Amino acid sequence: MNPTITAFEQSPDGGKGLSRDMRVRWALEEVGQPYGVRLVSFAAMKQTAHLALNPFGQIPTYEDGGLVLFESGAIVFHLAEHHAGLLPADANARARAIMWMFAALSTIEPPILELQTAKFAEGAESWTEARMPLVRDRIRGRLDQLANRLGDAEWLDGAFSAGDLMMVHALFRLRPSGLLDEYPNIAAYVARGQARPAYQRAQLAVANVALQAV
Ligand code: GTB
Repeated sequence: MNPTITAFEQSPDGGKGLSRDMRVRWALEEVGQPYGVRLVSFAAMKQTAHLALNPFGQIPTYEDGGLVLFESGAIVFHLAEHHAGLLPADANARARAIMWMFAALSTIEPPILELQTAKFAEGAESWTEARMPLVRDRIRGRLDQLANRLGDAEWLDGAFSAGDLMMVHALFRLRPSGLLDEYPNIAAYVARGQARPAYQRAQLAVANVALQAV
């Protein structure tokens, strides 16, 4: 049996691949593991059957035999550990690739999520306009550091890894903000990730779900 993941029945982004099932799909495509997708509505995500898979009532989840996982980072890490292609064989290089996965999730992504919250959840508040420059500057602070480390390299540490996969997907959400354009090497890095055939296959699958939902 192939593993099954969950994804939005109707993604609010209309199939752009911004939701976190995209990371899992991309990882599955990178390692060549076929998978099934169960689409869930917002209502179903909060019901008992889905809460048994993810107590926080979110997608993505991952089921494979007796194993149930939630958290996109944990799922991608599991896939990377059990298939070749997303983590280097050398122990030190492997540890550094895992470090970059954590950096994507806990250092780079949080200020990006803050921007999403400021725009979409708090956009109507009287103080949003005054706060926005602070939120954007916090992202710039991290992008400055990331751009310095990345330099002209193709990937963060040698060959493409699960660390790049998580980083590219976290950064991708910044595109509409214009912030990526301020960092040509990061913008090129994100574009390189998105040009990978595995990313393209995952993106096509997400776009097809959106097409079927209309
Ligand atoms: N830390 C968890 C992980 O990495 O798996 C976070 C999972 C998560 O945030 N899931 C979101 C969810 O299920 C979907 S991805 N939300 C429903 C809920 O909480 O009730 C976040 C997301 C949603 C929509 C867009 N979009 O439309 O652009 C982008 C990202």
